[in-house]
Amino acid sequence: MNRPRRTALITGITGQDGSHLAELLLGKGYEVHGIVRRSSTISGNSRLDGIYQPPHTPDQQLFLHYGDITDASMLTNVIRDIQPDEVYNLAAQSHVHVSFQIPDYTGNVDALGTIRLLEAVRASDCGARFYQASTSELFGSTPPPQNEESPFHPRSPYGVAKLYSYWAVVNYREAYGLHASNGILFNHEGPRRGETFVTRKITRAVARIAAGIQDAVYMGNLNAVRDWGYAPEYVEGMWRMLQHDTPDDYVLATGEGATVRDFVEVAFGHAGLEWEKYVRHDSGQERPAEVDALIGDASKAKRILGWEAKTHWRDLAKLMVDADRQLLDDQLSGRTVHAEHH
Ligand code: NDP
Ligand code: GDR
Repeated sequence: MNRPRRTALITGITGQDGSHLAELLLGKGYEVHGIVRRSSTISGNSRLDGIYQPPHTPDQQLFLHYGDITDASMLTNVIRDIQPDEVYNLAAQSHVHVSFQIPDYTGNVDALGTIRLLEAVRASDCGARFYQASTSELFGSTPPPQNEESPFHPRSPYGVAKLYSYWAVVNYREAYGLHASNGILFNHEGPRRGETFVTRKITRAVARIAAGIQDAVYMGNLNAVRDWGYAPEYVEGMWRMLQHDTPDDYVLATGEGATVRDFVEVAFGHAGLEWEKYVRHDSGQERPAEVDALIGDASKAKRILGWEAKTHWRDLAKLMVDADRQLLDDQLSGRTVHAEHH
């Protein structure tokens, strides 16, 4: 017997994770709805190029709605109209350093945005399962390895806002019985990563330096340790959390840490370049408070969800360098074409 088509709503669908998650869910036969911010240009949705379906496509499965996580009435209306089975809250001002410059806005989006969406789900009585994009930044200065039992001590306005959202999700689970889960995800990357996060900044610079169109890259603290995984594997973990009968909170991580310097060395080395010749220090890239070391213990997710990271940071660095070199080649030869958006 055919199951009725399941419906998912994704906030932050135009981001790195949102685009991978939309592809995963479309592949599983879901009807996928995404909230997109209105922009003066149509080029902001390029991560959706591969799956975009213009209105009036026969048997359309992907639907985009203009909105914003700061607009409560919009969230209420869209949830009432589409009656989703699953809601994934990925929308955020997601840059830790930038959150020191726009702390008030970051709190409005990353903290209050979550409460607005939880309220819209609760008020609609649609029974949707809820995923919250929580983060290893909650652990902040707590030393590694970090798991679900580790104390939280955030070190940025971003981390503080995400901590509010973490507890909002726990509270709505306890107070209203919502099937709401926090995915406490450690850094995850890939060719679609935003260009100002450290991995992509490095691999993009490697491609441009190797092509002779850039001569240096300016970086901050090279001693920070991160646990970098591969984004497509992590969105599979998000989906698994909502398929489990019981809502809960899970760490997703590779379990392996490396410094920013290690990542730089492997990425430049992969293109046959000596990094010391090209990497310069810029104190402007340093943060008022740093998170020194994050290395996750994802054994709970492995035990309960059967989820495990496969790609570790060395292979990730190489695949991102390869992708950025290919992208640059395509751009330089005029082969990059964006789908038309409406
Ligand atoms: P991105 O920065 O790539 O994407 C963020 C998304 O949120 C974009 O679609 C963006 O839209 C949208 N957004 C931003 N502000 C608003 C707003 N006011 N209203 C509606 N949408 C908004 O992030 P990632 O894909 O990397 O991360 C996804 C989520 O997971 C985020 O919440 C992030 O904080 C969290 N996270 C990420 C980790 C990682 O390593 N990638 C690790 C742990 C947590 P637009 O395209 O218009 O800017
Ligand atoms: P992070 O990611 O803060 O961990 O947050 P980011 O890639 O920005 O920084 C990682 C580490 O690299 C150091 N660093 C630099 N960072 C940037 N962006 N640019 C530089 O030039 C640079 N030089 C050194 C940083 O100081 C830091 O220690 C990411 C985001 O995706 C969050 O949304 C998410 O919650 C966490 O990962 C888990």
